[in-house]
Amino acid sequence: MELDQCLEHLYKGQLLPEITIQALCFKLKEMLVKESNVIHISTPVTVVGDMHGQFHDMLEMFKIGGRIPDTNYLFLGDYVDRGLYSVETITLLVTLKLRYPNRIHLLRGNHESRQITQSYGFYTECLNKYGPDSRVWQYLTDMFDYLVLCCIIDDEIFCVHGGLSPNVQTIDQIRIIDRFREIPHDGAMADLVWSDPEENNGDNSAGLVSGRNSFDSQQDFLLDTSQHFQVSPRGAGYTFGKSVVEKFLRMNDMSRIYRAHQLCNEGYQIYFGGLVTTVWSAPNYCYRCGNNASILELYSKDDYYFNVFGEAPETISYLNNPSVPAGTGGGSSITKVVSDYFEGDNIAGDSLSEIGTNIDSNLQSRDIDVFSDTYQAQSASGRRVEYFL
Ligand SMILES: [Mn+2]
Repeated sequence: MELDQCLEHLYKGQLLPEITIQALCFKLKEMLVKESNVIHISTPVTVVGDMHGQFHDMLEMFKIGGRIPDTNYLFLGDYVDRGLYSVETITLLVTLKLRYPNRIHLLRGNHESRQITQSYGFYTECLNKYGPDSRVWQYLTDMFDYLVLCCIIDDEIFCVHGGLSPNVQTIDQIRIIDRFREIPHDGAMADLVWSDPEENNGDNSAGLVSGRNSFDSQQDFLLDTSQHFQVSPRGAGYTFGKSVVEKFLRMNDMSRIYRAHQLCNEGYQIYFGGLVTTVWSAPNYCYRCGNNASILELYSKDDYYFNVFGEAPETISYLNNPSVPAGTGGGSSITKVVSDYFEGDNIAGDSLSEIGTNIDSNLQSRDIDVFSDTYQAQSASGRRVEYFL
């Protein structure tokens, strides 16, 4: 099948034959194996955060932000899991990358992993849509090993899925990582896709205002989370503070960092006076979080716009009208699919859990319904909770 023919099917939400997916993955690996771990691109470009299988929202996003190749895109990872259309989402992105290699760039997220996709939906979705003997999941997860880790825009804007690593001081140290593998549990590659910024709680602001490094005592220094990498409550990666970011940017002659990886109620969140920004592009995450999404339109390094959007009308109509077939879902109602899908989804108990990142750690128990309104409200408002002090 020609690429344009594939795109025609994919834009309609149709699945491609297994053999076509195998060929697409092979071709993309051939293309990506030549890429450095850190790719360089230029503005104008639109930066996209987590999509998590929310295919209809991705189509809505292309309506709002412009289609490829009319608009250049940088995706920050987490294409699969959680949503019900991970296969459609990732195969469209793969095909677009092959068709327009210079118009779209795809970074690896922590969900582009064999281990994580077996727990969060993508593995099951592949088997449900292609049958128990299909190898679609293998083809796609093998291809994930080739995705690049970071991107630098206009030689000064650093983009990554998660964040910084105590094992990475310079960009060159990222370039020498052997990335063609499953995401490891720890080390630089894991940290780049798992880490999160952590805003200082303000207790030590006096010390910072009166002069960096002028701490009254060693204890004050140790208490100031901005100075350090801290163990992440996710069970992988680290949290990092403002001083860590300033040092990294200074050492590498970069001006700021764009990353994804954390749900933001408004679609984006700015940290450390703009040195780090989270872009989140999955509206009404998991069809129940009620959040906005955004894409970041970068026209030049100092001219940018957060294009905020909500849930796609198609998704809303599926959710509200159980009699409407779920596009590729074979006629079953999405409402039922959603409830079946999340039943027994023991997210809070997972060792590399995404949920619980932004909430008080004593709420992280298997008894909590992580999709309840109360939980989500706490999650969104508790972004600056201290974890280890
Ligand atoms: Mn993530």
